[in-house]
Amino acid sequence: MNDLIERLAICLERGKVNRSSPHPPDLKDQDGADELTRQALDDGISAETVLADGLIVGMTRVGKKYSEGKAFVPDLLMAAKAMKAAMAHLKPYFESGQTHHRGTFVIGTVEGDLHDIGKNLVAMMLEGGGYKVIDLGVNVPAAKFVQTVQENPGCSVGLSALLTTTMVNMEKIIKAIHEVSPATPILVGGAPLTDDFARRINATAYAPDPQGALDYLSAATS
Ligand code: B1M
Repeated sequence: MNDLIERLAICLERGKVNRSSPHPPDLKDQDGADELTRQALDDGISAETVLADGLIVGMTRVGKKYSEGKAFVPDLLMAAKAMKAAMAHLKPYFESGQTHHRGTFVIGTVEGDLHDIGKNLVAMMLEGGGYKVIDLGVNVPAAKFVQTVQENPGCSVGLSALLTTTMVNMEKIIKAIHEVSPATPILVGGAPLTDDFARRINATAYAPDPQGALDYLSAATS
């Protein structure tokens, strides 16, 4: 793997945000996710490679350490902070799609769940794909989705969940939306989800990643 990309993965894994951040002490005065992402893009490495081979690899490593009791919530928070610093550089690349809107996409992380990195990536990718994206943020209750769907006739909806304890909230959100707007397409995604789970909760479709979300919407709205 490219040395720069591996250093980027380490910054995510260790929660090194930028050069001036004192954490972790052994990486003091070294470039962080902020500077290395900029450098990688300036060197001509694609935004997709930076994301898939650097940022997500590092994030997966810290998640695995957390599962094994070798990392803790503050480590996840620092990794998320490093991810956000890097994503600020990636945003223009994912959002450089058409300006003509192909439709409206309402997205949010479901009630009880505060994870927003994957949801933000899906939002960025769809904006880049030409959709007007209404991002409701995290911990979004069913009533907020319903209200937004009513205010935006013809929109599609995306629900994200990262916890096995919150993915079950998707079913009640889908039911509430379909009670007021039965034809609204509802796409679900997030690490613990499967195609089978999506079918069981009556979601219109499941997308494993942002590209899958874009492919589904492109097919559904063409
Ligand atoms: Co949390 N966390 N976390 N966490 N966290 C996980 C998810 C966990 C798997 C870690 C672990 O145990 N290994 C675990 C869940 C276990 C489970 O449910 N089975 C977990 C836990 C337990 C928790 C807490 C309960 C910890 C605690 O407090 N004791 C707590 C819950 C808080 C809450 O939500 N109520 C918690 C908190 C946090 C932080 C706040 C510290 C932080 C989130 C910060 C933030 O998002 N702003 C955090 C983080 C960073 C993680 C990990 C390490 C990384 C998540 C992430 O951003 N991944 C995660 C472990 C892991 O995934 N390796 C973990 C990178 C991101 C690009 O991937 O979000 O999967 P992902 O999104 C992907 C796809 O899933 C897909 O596209 C994205 C790009 O490929 N996708 C969609 C996502 N949404 C989609 C929607 C779509 C389509 C595709 O269509 C609509």
